[in-house]
Amino acid sequence: MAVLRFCRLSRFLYAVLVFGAFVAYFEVDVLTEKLNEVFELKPIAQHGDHRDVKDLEVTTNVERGLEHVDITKELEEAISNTTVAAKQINDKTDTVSDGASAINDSIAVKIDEENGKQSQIEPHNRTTSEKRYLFPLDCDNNGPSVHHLAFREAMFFAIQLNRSLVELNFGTHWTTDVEFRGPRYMNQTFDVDLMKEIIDLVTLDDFKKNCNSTIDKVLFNPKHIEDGALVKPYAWGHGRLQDYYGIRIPNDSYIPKTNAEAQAMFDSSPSTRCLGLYIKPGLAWEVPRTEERAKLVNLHFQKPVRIRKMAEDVTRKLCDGKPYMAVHWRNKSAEDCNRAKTKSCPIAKDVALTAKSAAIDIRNFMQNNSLFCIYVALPPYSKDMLTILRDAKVPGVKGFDDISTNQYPEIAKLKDPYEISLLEQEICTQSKAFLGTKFSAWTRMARLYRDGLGKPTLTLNDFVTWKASTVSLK
Ligand SMILES: Nc1nc2c(ncn2[C@@H]2O[C@H](COP(=O)(O)OP(=O)(O)O)[C@@H](O)[C@H]2O)c(=O)[nH]1
Ligand SMILES: *[C@@H]1O[C@H](CO)[C@@H](O)[C@H](O)[C@H]1NC(C)=O
Ligand SMILES: *[C@@H]1O[C@H](CO)[C@@H](O)[C@H](O)[C@H]1NC(C)=O
Ligand SMILES: *[C@@H]1O[C@H](CO)[C@@H](O)[C@H](O)[C@H]1NC(C)=O
Ligand SMILES: *[C@@H]1O[C@H](CO)[C@@H](O)[C@H](O)[C@H]1NC(C)=O
Ligand SMILES: *[C@@H]1O[C@H](CO)[C@@H](O)[C@H](O)[C@H]1NC(C)=O
Ligand SMILES: *[C@@H]1O[C@H](CO)[C@@H](O)[C@H](O)[C@H]1NC(C)=O
Ligand SMILES: *[C@@H]1O[C@H](CO)[C@@H](O)[C@H](O)[C@H]1NC(C)=O
Ligand SMILES: *[C@@H]1O[C@H](CO)[C@@H](O)[C@H](O)[C@H]1NC(C)=O
Ligand SMILES: *[C@@H]1O[C@H](CO)[C@@H](O)[C@H](O)[C@H]1NC(C)=O
Ligand SMILES: [Mg+2]
Repeated sequence: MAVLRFCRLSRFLYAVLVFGAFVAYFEVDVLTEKLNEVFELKPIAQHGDHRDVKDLEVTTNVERGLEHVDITKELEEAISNTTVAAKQINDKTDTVSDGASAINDSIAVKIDEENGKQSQIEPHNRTTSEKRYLFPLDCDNNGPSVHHLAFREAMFFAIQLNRSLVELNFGTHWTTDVEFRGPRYMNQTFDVDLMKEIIDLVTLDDFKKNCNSTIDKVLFNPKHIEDGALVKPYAWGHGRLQDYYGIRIPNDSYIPKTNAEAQAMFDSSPSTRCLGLYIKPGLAWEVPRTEERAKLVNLHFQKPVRIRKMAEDVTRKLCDGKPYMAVHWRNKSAEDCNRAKTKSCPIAKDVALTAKSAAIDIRNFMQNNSLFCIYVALPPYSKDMLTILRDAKVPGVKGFDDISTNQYPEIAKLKDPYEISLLEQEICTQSKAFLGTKFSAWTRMARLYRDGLGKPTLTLNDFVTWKASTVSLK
């Protein structure tokens, strides 16, 4: 069993709280009509010239002058009156946003300017006796993308500390059907050959053989020693990591007591051959980096070749070669309904209202920017979004079912939700305009590469004209 899944034992059962907590008031179709009036839908323009990516018209809610549309205020007030419990749940969901929001806890390491400015960092061909190891210790309840991002941070550490990085295994998300659960490896997630151009990536077996299956010393983020934030999660993850990887790791009594002690540990780390790096998503820490180095890592932090090829095929055919936009419809607010395994999901009604409102904004945006197709990436439980977009006459709405066809023979063979998710992420990465979810690590994975290319990423939370206050678009 994948350790990251195993570590996910104690996720909160918020869903229990959701049920029965509120009743939504509004007749959905009436709302759509009203919204249509307010936003005055125009016919979609014909295929025309495509502007440069940088010219995409992006207006904020305030610029659009739509903050004061009365109908939305009434709706919002009324919905919030009935959904206090649900709101708290969403606030909680927001705060456990998978560490995707960038907390910048740079450690006090002097950046190696010389090294950082190098356009290419080639890993040395190290002999076994030369190798010094860095083992990323990562164990918490979050989903795969969070751990993918954590591994990316470990890459920066490995480069900075000039160490061989031990491969991390990943797990599947808790919403995954039983038949598809289990460990997923580096080579199913990333292009390891590309990664190896800049870091010396080594297997668990290599580490075990040369380190007597023992991590001698662990680095902890000095910024989070004295606030105690690391003790509990480390104590909790420690045994699980030991059992899963079959290695010995210093226990929590080893955590330094002061920030200065932790910093000293970091500074003396070169003398330790078999070193661990404790990464707690949400208490992210990073080594300072130059823009060049960040770019270099992003360029070598790519999906496996077969996944990228599938996405390129989609990019070629989805809109007859014309640019398409993509949206990541995360529907996190209603995700916990899946956990409770009951048919009732009261918040789904508010989500649907919000989705209908967002559909109108999306339609207008596409019209403004001469985009005629949209790829909708979503977790399988959110397929209603496709219907909502089509009903709102958004042009060229495509989801996974539309690419899992004879036209795309490789994609048609794809059954594993973990891989489907990676593919959809890559499709979002390659799209012309991408509308994502603010604090989703999944969105961040797609956006990282786009940022490097100067391609825009919008977030639903800032983009929508109206949303139900109970619904989190973060
Ligand atoms: N196929 C697919 N799966 C998704 C999508 N969004 C979320 N998921 C699934 O839900 C999980 C979300 O967890 P995580 O990776 O932690 O990202 P986050 O929760 O959005 O920050 C993903 O790993 C997928 O399994 C999507 O757009 N498409
Ligand atoms: C919401 O609650 C406030 C305070 O209880 C009340 O004055 C207001 O009328 C309610 N609004 C709606 C639309 O129910
Ligand atoms: C993090 O903070 C450091 C030092 O304050 C700064 O140099 C660096 O650019 C920041 N990184 C990000 C991603 O904001
Ligand atoms: C490392 O070894 C490989 C093959 O053994 C060789 O192709 C490559 O050029 C070497 N790289 C360096 C930096 O020496
Ligand atoms: C990095 O480590 C290798 C051996 O593992 C060594 O040959 C090389 O000189 C080191 N580079 C730096 C910049 O310290
Ligand atoms: C992928 O990685 C796993 C675990 O390290 C390994 O067992 C497997 O052989 C690798 N597959 C390929 C195709 O390299
Ligand atoms: C390897 O670790 C075991 C368990 O801690 C220890 O008994 C043994 O002496 C170690 N071997 C070496 C070569 O350090
Ligand atoms: C933690 O490790 C220390 C030193 O190895 C040991 O003395 C102590 O008993 C361990 N504590 C637990 C709870 O295992
Ligand atoms: C589309 O363009 C119009 C006119 O510039 C603007 O008022 C509107 O806010 C834009 N809509 C979106 C969703 O970008
Ligand atoms: C959101 O998720 C809920 C719970 O799984 C589902 O019932 C609903 O259809 C989804 N709605 C949208 C618009 O994605
Ligand atoms: Mg998650």
